[in-house]
Amino acid sequence: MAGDTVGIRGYCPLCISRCGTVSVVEDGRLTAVQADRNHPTGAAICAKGRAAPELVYAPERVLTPLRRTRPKGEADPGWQPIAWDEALRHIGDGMRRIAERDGPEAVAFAVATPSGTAVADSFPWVHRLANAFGSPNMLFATENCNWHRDFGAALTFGTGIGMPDFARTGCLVLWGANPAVTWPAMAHAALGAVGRGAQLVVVDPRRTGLGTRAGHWLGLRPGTDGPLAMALAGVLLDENLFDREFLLRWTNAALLVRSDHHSLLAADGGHLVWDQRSGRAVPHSPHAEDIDWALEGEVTVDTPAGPLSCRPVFDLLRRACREWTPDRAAAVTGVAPEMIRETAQLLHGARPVSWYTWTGTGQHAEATQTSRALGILYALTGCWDSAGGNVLFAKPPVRDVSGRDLLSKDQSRKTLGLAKRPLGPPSRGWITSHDFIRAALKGEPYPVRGLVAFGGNPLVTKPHLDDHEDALASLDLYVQADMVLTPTARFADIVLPVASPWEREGVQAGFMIGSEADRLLQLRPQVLTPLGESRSDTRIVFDLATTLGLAPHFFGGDPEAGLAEMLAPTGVTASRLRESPGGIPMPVETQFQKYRRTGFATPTGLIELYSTRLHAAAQPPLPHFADPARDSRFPLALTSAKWPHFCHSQFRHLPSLRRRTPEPLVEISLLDARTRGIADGDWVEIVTERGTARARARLTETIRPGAVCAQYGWWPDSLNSILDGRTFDPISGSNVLKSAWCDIRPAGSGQERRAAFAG
Ligand SMILES: Nc1nc2c(c(=O)[nH]1)N[C@H]1C(S)=C(S)[C@@H](COP(=O)(O)OP(=O)(O)OC[C@H]3O[C@@H](n4cnc5c(=O)[nH]c(N)nc54)[C@H](O)[C@@H]3O)O[C@H]1N2
Ligand SMILES: Nc1nc2c(c(=O)[nH]1)N[C@H]1C(S)=C(S)[C@@H](COP(=O)(O)OP(=O)(O)OC[C@H]3O[C@@H](n4cnc5c(=O)[nH]c(N)nc54)[C@H](O)[C@@H]3O)O[C@H]1N2
Ligand code: SF4
Ligand SMILES: [Mo]
Repeated sequence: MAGDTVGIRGYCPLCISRCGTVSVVEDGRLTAVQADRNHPTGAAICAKGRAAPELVYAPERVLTPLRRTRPKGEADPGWQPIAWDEALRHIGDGMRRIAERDGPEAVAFAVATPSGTAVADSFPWVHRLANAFGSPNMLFATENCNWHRDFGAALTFGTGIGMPDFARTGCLVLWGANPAVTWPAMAHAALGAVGRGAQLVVVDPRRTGLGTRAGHWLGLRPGTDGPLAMALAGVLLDENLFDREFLLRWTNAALLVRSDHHSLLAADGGHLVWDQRSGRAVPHSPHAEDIDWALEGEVTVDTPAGPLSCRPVFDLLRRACREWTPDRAAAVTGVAPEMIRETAQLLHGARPVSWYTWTGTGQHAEATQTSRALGILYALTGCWDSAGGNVLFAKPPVRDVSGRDLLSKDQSRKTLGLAKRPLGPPSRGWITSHDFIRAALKGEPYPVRGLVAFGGNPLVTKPHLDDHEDALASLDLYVQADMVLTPTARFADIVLPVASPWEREGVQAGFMIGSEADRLLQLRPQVLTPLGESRSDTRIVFDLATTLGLAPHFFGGDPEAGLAEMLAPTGVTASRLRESPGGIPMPVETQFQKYRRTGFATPTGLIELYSTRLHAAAQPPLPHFADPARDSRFPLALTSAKWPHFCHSQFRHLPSLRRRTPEPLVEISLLDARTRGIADGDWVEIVTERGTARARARLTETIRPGAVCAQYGWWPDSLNSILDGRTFDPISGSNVLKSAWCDIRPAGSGQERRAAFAG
């Protein structure tokens, strides 16, 4: 008899691209995942999406709850299957015991990245569990992932950077983002723009992905984005290539800065500008008529305390940019001065300009100031939230169910790292491994004794931190919910089996890459029964909440009621979504220049070229960069990047993907390889101050000489084990995952291949 074959529409949740898909199920088995060409992100899917059946049926999957039977630190934890009831009881008891003794803050939670895993399905629920339990501590990759794009940028714009309006842009700048690998649906939209004739500028030490299509490739040295952005901004300012009207009205360019303590000059609650016509300071208003406000020079303002010398923000910004002349910037970045000037002219001439940046500019010790410099550069174009610029598209209005209101202010103030980095991830309850380790091992500033993790593999994905393993091993209770056993999970007391994304539902509110895509609300159906005893993260969260007596905060412990709460503001029910497999476009319309009605969500209500929040936190209010320090022992700038076949440390066990990249690679220029006697495919050692990691050399002309780009996420040959976790951005805590120094040397012969799950 012919088998029963169905094609089920949905989307692939394995990475941020959220490609529209059709899952093919034959006789109850997932046999293929294909692109759904009728979906706004369904133009194509990648090898990872196609490997979904391997992910689902992988022999490495954990299919029952497991309890360790051997001491932590031993290679084999002696995993023993246990029943769910027993696992939940054990976890609930352990969490309660810790909370009673040391407070709920002593249980940290963790979550994998939602941009590179399907944990996005349950992201708000995991946060709700932590909040309802009373813990302000969520371990997360954000400081190295999305912080600068979404929250660091808010120092300048009051929001994240929005999305390029690909359909209308005249010039797209991809700065440290490689969507061809990391976000194929965005790459498709970007190619559409190029096909229409839009200019493309790519700023990346590697000419890869869309870089090969870029009219302007700025192949800078890793970690020098700040000086490059300042130099570009300097040319725009010096050559009068900026939107003056926009700057005067919608940024704080004209606001006066006091020369005594460098705050903005204010009177009666308003900020003052210098009116050249009347020769006095007047309150700023974006809607003022007949503006003749000073942008340059020193003025003396009469204040109740006497005369006070001030300068407009613009004047100070210009000075800061002039420190980075194209020539000085060229010496540091390696981008020729003519290229800097030409690119600046293009940014003005090819407006509307849009841009996107992601981890290429965030994984550095100066990440926040870099994000500020990029934001300022973009503000000068005047294209913010305008057609063809960077736009905040209208999305389906789902409710935020993360339950931030469930956590008391007193608990929230205890977030680890908040005192040191009040403007960084701790301000949202997200903690770094660095602070977690201190609390776990030293009890500073207070003890953390438990960790409840929904995915994540920090021993491989965070940079090296002494004592990281000891910290995990020291916990009274460490629970890891995952699909597979990772090096990090080796330290768990209990492992919980997570259903794969094809065995559970998910909801995506907006597909991001344009106004049409972003209004789509879609429920991804469950296409398979969970394998073994695995459960979705959402179900695990609800089960745990019930065990802990928190069901009243979890809709009586019923995930379906939770989903209804989340969807309520959209007016669309879950059952209607289930009956609409391709999703439902919501009747929301993207408006441009929303700031004209609302202003910006910054302290001044304006785009802050001069950051009042950084100033209040005793950080430079205008971007400042020093010349990078060099160490002759480590002449090569070491960066890292994503790879098409893997997400971070995942998928090494899927044969179709592993076959394509069996071992870690490091990209090196022909020139640097030749001087070191290295041939393509040789095993080499990457040497940093911290140690040595091995990889196979890939010789390429696509990387600038002097820089090398290594893969991470492998073990035991983990790149991150030789990256320094103690060096980080003072404001956000970002690590130097893309700006380390190294040398490369041939490795001894006879290196045998090592298996990823050798653990
Ligand atoms: N050198 C270097 N290091 C980097 C980066 C870099 O560019 N260079 N990039 C950084 C970035 S951007 C990020 S976001 C981090 C990522 O860091 P992590 O969040 O640690 O990412 P993964 O290695 O993908 O770990 C994901 C784990 O979660 C599990 N998982 C996957 N899906 C689910 C799910 O739905 N539920 C549950 N419970 N578990 C799931 C996987 O099996 C895997 O074990 O790595 C960072 N590390
Ligand atoms: N295939 C795949 N897709 C993914 C993921 C994955 O692991 N694999 N992870 C997802 C996640 S969590 C994230 S955060 C996104 C990240 O998406 P991206 O930010 O696009 O990821 P990367 O490849 O790490 O970095 C982008 C580019 O930055 C360049 N770069 C390196 N150093 C520098 C530098 O100093 N300056 C500049 N300007 N550029 C530099 C790299 O060469 C690379 O081409 O991808 C998501 N999508
Ligand atoms: S790019 Fe690949 S892994 Fe990412 S959503 Fe699309 S199909 Fe899935
Ligand atoms: Mo990320």
